[in-house]
Amino acid sequence: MSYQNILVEARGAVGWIQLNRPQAMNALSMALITEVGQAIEAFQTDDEIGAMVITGNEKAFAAGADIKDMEDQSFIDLFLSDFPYNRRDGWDSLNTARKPIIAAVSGFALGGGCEMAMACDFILASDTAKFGQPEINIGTIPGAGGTQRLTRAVGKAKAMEMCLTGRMMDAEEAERAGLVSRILPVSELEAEALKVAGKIARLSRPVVYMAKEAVNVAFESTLQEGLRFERRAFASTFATEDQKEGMSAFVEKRKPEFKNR
Ligand code: CO8
Repeated sequence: MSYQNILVEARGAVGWIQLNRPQAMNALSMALITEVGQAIEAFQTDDEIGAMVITGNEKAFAAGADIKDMEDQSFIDLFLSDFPYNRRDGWDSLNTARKPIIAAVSGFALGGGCEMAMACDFILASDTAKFGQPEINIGTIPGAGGTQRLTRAVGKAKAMEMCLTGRMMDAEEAERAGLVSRILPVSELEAEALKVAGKIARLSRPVVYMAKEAVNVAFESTLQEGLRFERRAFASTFATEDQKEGMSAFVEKRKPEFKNR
């Protein structure tokens, strides 16, 4: 598949997706979002790939939806197309991928860019990262999960202030608030993202899927439902060959060889 707005490659068992519209701060045009969806689908169905990374460049992960694309859209245009969620346009592929996706963020992650990073399974940030939902400044509000995921990640006070004023969070504040898992020097971000994704890719795929599903249930249900789901998923891992291999390897003091079975 050839892409115009993103760079895509398999780096070992890691599917690497780099947003690539540097002239527009990686603004998320419809074409770019569609391509991200296509790349995710391709990696999701590629047995050699165990995890993915979405990244941008040093200046910007992405500065939001493409305002020049959007400015003339009407309510009816957005409502009927279900922008940005319709499957054809790729956003659903990000929300429904079963393989873990890490966002590696340097520079601006604003509006839809912040939402794309938050839709990934976790965010590794460089010390230059800046997160924000500045839609209010251009007469709209977040539309791809910003009001919901940001609030769950950092709590009501910070999310409300950011959505109401457009104030950006730097990397340190984002880490303190729980939006990002770790901060790295900008020169180390790419290597660390590849290392972490590579580690996940070498683990048991079915068990990785179960862990991802279980953590996600915490976002979507009550504690009781989540605990029930976790208990079932935990028991289910014992139906895999990989659990036997993992525990035998520990007892025998050797490295496990997972077969994704
Ligand atoms: N859309 C289109 N073009 C953009 C965008 C954008 N979001 N952001 C930057 N650009 C373009 C600029 O127009 C400029 O292009 P040109 O050189 O042709 O004039 C180029 O990128 C460089 O930008 P700046 O000159 O502005 O660079 P600065 O370093 O001065 O500023 C900023 C960088 C702070 C990132 C600034 O560009 C900015 O504020 N950008 C807009 C941020 C924003 O408002 N984002 C929210 C957009 S709305 C949104 O995301 C809604 C989400 C709903 C659903 C999401 C689905 C994807």
